[in-house]
Amino acid sequence: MARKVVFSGVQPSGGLTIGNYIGAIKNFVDLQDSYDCYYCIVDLHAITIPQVPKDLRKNTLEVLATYLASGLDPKKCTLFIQSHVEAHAELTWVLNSISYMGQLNRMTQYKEKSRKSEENLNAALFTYPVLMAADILMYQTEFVPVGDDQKQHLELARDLAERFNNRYSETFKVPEPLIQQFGARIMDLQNPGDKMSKSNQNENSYILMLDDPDTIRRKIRRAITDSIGEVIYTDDQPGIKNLMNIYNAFSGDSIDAIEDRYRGLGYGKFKDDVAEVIISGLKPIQERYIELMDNKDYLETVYRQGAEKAQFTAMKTLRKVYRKVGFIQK
Ligand code: AQP
Repeated sequence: MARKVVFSGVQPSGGLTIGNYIGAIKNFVDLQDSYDCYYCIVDLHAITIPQVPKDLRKNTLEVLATYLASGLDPKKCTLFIQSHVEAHAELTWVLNSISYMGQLNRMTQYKEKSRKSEENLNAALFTYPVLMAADILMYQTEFVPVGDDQKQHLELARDLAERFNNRYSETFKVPEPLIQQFGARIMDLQNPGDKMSKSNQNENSYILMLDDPDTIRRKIRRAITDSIGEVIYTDDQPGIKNLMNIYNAFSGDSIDAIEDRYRGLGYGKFKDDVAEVIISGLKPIQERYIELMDNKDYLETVYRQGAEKAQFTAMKTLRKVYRKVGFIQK
């Protein structure tokens, strides 16, 4: 029986944070044995914010190396670079034609990002979720493992699939988000009301997957908590709750077990241990990453073969879409 399809992607817009790892990449690895997984490096998405071309090239290879170092296996899943499969941009155009401005205007990510870059309010930032819908629908995706922040975009992808199917007959599978119970939204260490983001200007607000042990210890020590002094999983203590989610993701220990272990011990020991579980969780990934970045030929083989496979599936969908909307076959 054909395996169900999973699709997801990460933007090469800077060094990846432990938010990207916990909310997305770690789950990608767990899914590759049971599903037909397509994992993309979404460089078309990255240019919705100004990028320095040489950094974009470097970041793209770095995301690929991070995927592989985290345990993604190109024999089990398809790893590719979005711009290598032209069908993504083509399907976006068709989906733009059934997307409503009003719905795109309500996207919170657009509102937040446009507030941050008022001088660069480009049209691509506005249609970003349509490109994301094209990415997902292209592969007849069943499940999309994403962080909580992408829920609204997933809803749009579902709407567009249904709208297209209703207008032109059954074409797209309607995808479901896969959002985990804990760690779906890792928060900013300096401002636990906001999501941890790689493009934040304050480097103490995030931990990068490639941060060295001393940097991780320093950033965790500086993480904002509260004056309550109890390690309890509650919305009233967002900083502590966030550190507990991080601890849980790296150690596998349950939230209850973490509460029990640190009862009455204050925050010092807890923070030290949070830093240590992150350091030991990231160590093998960092070691493998260095080896991979030294082997550019291997990275090139992986992304070329991945694009070939993705292209084959993508073209099947695009041809069907073009036929349904009334384009003459070439
Ligand atoms: N803080 C987070 N907690 C949980 N999941 C997260 N993700 C991102 N941040 C967190 C998930 O990572 C995947 C890839 O995200 P992305 O890089 O494509 O875009 P993003 O969500 O915009 O991530 P950033 O770090 O905030 O990037 P910038 O700063 O460039 O905008 C997604 O599944 C996302 O949910």
